[in-house]
Amino acid sequence: MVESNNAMNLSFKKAHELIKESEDIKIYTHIDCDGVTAGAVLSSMLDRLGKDHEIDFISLDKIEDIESENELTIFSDLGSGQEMDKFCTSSTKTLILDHHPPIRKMDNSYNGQLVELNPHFHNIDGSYEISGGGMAYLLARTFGFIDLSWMGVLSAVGDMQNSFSGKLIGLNNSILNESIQENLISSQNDLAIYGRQTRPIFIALSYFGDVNLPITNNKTECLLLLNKLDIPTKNGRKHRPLCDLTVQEKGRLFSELVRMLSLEVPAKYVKYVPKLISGDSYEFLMEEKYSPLRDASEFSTAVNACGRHNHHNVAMNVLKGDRGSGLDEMEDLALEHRRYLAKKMEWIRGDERITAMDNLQYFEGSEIKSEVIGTITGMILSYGDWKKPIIGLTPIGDEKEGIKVSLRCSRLLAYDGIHFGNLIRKVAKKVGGTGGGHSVACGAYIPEGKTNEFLKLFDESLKGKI
Ligand SMILES: [Mn+2]
Repeated sequence: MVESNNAMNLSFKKAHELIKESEDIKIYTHIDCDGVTAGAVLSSMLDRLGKDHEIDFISLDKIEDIESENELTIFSDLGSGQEMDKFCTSSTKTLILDHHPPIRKMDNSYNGQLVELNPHFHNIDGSYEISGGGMAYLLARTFGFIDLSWMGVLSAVGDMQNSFSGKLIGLNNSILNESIQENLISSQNDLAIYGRQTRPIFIALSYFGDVNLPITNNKTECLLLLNKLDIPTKNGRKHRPLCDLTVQEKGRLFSELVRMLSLEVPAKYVKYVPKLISGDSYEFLMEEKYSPLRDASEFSTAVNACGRHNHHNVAMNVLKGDRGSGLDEMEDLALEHRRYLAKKMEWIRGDERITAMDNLQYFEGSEIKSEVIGTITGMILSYGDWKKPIIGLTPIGDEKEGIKVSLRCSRLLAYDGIHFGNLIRKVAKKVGGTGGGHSVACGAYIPEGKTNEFLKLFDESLKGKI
């Protein structure tokens, strides 16, 4: 059972009543996998309750352009970090379901026109214990819609809430257990290699990028390695993905990766090596085997691919159950997304755009859409120096001024105690920007013309830590 504390239950009760008494509802939710999934949970809930509603997918900087025109406005996976004064008038009501650090205190003023639900009010960590989709699910759950629990798990994975420990903890784990009880999900400890259901194992292995190994970006080396370990890459004529490997085969691969990594990394990191290559995986039992929707990680990538190119509705239709044309469209978008990424990777690598500083490396990605700069930064890490974080920079675009900054690093750096999300927040603030995020994946918005100052300050802040 999902156990949350009493004060939080009380807040969900308030939100429950607010939904019940409203007939004209507008949802604004965030554009990433967590936000889109949260939107799908809320929309499914309102459908079932017979409530008229509209949904818009927005980035954080768009909130200031919104006018509230509906009886109830819901902000999902965003809102807690933003000013809400103009939404809280006597004629409109506002509900915030967020998990990011709040700038207001619980039960603040606004004469009850604002109900804000946030785990941080209850000493629950919104980075690792509950996602935006999880918050949406906890509300849907008050109406008895327990079958939506799988989306709470998907959004947590999409939000990388399991990235540090390799598993879901806190409320995320409670939602997972509920979903397992409903026979919607199975979870197992597995090799942490992306592409469990859809990628041939030798290709999946070649993307291993936290530490540069001979197999990184080298499919031939991967084939040789699998051959040496007596792991067939084909079953008849069909390539085997990771999910087809036997427990014994996975065991041999795990041991070999531990051996290779332990030789490669500095001594202080050796103890983290097993954590780097194993973690819990989540399988959606109602999805077909070998489908991109079967594995939570792969599903979240597909949702992200739609979101990053402004096709949130496609992802939401699939999340709400469309397995026909919606799924086809989603797969087309995923393919387009992969092509876009490959082209931009080529552009960075071909022109040797990665510049090294003492403690970090960066690239100017002016040709890259700001929505995908994070994804590209993560991918390009395996072509740079894994011992330093990598920073990608690109104009925010959309007629807005400013630079979007994305940072990615090997999880080993985070295991060793560096929280880049907190660091980037501090450094961004010093140059007049804003930032934050996870220890291994975070970002910032900084004013134009401040790039060099930002990089210099960031580099200095890492002195002696890397
Ligand atoms: Mn989120």
